[in-house]
Amino acid sequence: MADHKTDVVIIGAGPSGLLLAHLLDLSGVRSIIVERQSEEHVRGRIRAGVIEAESVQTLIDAGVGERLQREGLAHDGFDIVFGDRHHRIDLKGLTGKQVTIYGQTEITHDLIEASNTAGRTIVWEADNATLHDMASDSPSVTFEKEGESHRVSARLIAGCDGYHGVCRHTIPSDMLKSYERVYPFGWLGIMAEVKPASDELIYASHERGFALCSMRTPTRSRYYVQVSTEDHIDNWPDEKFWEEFSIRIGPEASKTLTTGPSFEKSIAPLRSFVAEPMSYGSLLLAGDAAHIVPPTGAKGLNLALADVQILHRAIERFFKSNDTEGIEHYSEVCLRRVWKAERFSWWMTMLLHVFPDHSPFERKLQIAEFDYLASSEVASRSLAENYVGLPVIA
Ligand code: RFL
Ligand code: PHB
Repeated sequence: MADHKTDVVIIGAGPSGLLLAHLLDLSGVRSIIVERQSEEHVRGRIRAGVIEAESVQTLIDAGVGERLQREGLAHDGFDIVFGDRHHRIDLKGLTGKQVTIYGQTEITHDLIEASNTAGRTIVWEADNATLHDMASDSPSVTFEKEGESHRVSARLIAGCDGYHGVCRHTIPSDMLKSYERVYPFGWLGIMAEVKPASDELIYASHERGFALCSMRTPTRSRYYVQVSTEDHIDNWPDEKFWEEFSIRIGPEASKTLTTGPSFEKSIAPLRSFVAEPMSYGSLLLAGDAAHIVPPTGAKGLNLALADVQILHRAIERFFKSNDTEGIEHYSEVCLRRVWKAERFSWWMTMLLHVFPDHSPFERKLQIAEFDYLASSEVASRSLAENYVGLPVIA
């Protein structure tokens, strides 16, 4: 067994783990990332695209926002479409803030490059990561890499290993409470090298199901349609996708829709999930390892980056001043914000999707809610305030 020592072992090289390692390095705290997948796999994952202003500022302040500032697309608003009616949410006018379109893939790329430049350790393709002695002050992680066993001893372990990771499951079941809602549908997403149908995002509620027009660049579109959880991408050749998508986004947007071959197609299930507390002994959870939101509010990645900011401050305080208060309150501070994002994401999901068990009564309520948004600046401002992101430290 090869033995290693560091200050913080980070499990997972998603955006949470990569940003945490970067911020800790800037504070002079040593870390090692242990990642199950290959570097190629992690770099290739296509996920979120809408970045809140405070997340953007965090990346800039950390010195990894240069390309984001150059290539990211600042958006002042987005449209909500209900059948043949639409209502623009003027984010800038209502909140003074914008969001930025910049793919999670690009953030991941920028953070891996920064890690390589600084010469930090990311152990890719690490099998069987196992946490030990989490209740003590001297935890460790063992794993296997290319047939060799390793042990990394540390003072703290950061569980940044996503929803399907191992960290959350090492917390004794009587210490952890989970809250969950699984939605009876998923999102089929495609990426295509075509000009986006509109300059701003369009969230469309249609009787046939939800659809979303998003983008990555002025020439690359990211589009989604609501599908049943049992559906499969083989049932969705490009022609069928374009036909369905153009009906759902409404007559206005469909006029400016450019179609073309897709180069990525996948189905993601929708889920709301929170595990409480987000810490146990020397283990601290961040991002999807502790909570999941349906993508409707564009909050998943932003929540993960917010957790990491709070966690970084707590760990820095601990190593610099031997002050444990930030760590002790980490879970409580994060969860207050997490639950607000859970509420918002659930609400956007309920407003815009077709639910198999809904009656015409519930559809009328969705339309009434849309009417209210369209006629009330206060209602639109509340939506906008949540969409651009609530303050990380309230
Ligand atoms: P991640 O990105 O899941 O990274 C976790 C990392 O941990 C690794 N891992 C392990 N490593 C070592 N040992 C183990 N036993 C391990 N188990 C897992 C994994 O390989 C991975 O590299 O979590 P993180 O860093 O917290 O980041 C969270 C975000 O990725 C996530 O919130 C968003 O991508 C969610 N999400 C979306 N959010 C949005 O805001 N807008 C979107 O459009 C959007 N689309 C999506 C999404 C998530 C998806 N998933 C999880 C399937 C689309 C998809 C398909
Ligand atoms: C995306 O561009 O992938 C995206 C945008 C907004 C969302 C979800 C996903 O709400």
